[in-house]
Amino acid sequence: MKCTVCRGPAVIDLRRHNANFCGDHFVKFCRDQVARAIHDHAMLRPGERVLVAVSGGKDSLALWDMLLETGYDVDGMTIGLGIGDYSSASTDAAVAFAESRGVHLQHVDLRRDYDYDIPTAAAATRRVPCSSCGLSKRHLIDKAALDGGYDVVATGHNLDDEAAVLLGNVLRWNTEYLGRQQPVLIERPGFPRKVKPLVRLGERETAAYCVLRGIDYIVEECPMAEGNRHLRYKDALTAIESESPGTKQAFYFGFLARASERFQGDVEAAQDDLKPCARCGSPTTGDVCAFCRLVEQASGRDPVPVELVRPGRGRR
Ligand code: Q46
Ligand code: ZN
Ligand code: ZN
Repeated sequence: MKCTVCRGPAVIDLRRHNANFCGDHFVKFCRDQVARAIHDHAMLRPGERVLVAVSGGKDSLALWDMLLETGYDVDGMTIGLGIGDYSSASTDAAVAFAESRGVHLQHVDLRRDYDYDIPTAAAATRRVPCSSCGLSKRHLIDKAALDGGYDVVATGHNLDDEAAVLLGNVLRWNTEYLGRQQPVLIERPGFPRKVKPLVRLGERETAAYCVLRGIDYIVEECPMAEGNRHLRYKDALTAIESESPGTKQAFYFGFLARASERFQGDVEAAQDDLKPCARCGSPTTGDVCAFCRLVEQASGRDPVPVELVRPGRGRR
């Protein structure tokens, strides 16, 4: 197998691009894809301060590395979710990367700063762990970006993630979510701009990028992800992709080009009537935002060990 660019020995084949790459040209390919996503969707402007949401996994660390290498002014933010060893290893990977590059990483810890963690929140709310986890992450990254004066938040969602979310939204015709499924969410009062520069790269590619760049990322999946619908959609699409390379890319980018605009009315309808949360000031439709209600429900309880929370169903 030879590199499509230099004819040297290739280390990876990309069937959807009908190309093979040596290490150097693959790293360049990844950075070019990110640069193209940033350009095509007007994600970042020169001189802006970027905050990357860092989980310690391959996607967020690859993204942070690529943005730094491209010359952007990027800090990281990581959230200690309290999901046992998984969370400590995730934080360690994020800290190690930040130290190796001499860049700033902000760390919020749910237990230390808000007196709850995700397993305890899942048990308290009797909802799937990903529900309180996603809510906490969205709220805290928005808050960190606004408080820290950042222009934009970048997240490590890749093509596999976006295609799987799209499939889930289409299967249920969640029209509001379909309208929001953009690589860029523009800023609004109380919300920073959010961008997904990895939408042109799959997770196999971000993993290979990390290996080639010597980035240590956490390989284990979150123990609470089991039973998560998103993973089932990902597997289904990966099975189709293996028979028909390019399907995920055609599905996602075809949606953006041909269908996403049709759902903007549903997004606008849902944005009506936002007012500041009585406790924290974040935009919300009620008096108190969902994050403050979660903190009220979950904080101050005895911690619930990860093993006692059944992924997908709350407490055993
Ligand atoms: S960390 Fe949190 Fe994920 Fe774990 S509990 Fe679900 S949302 S699966 S990206
Ligand atoms: Zn090459
Ligand atoms: Zn609030």
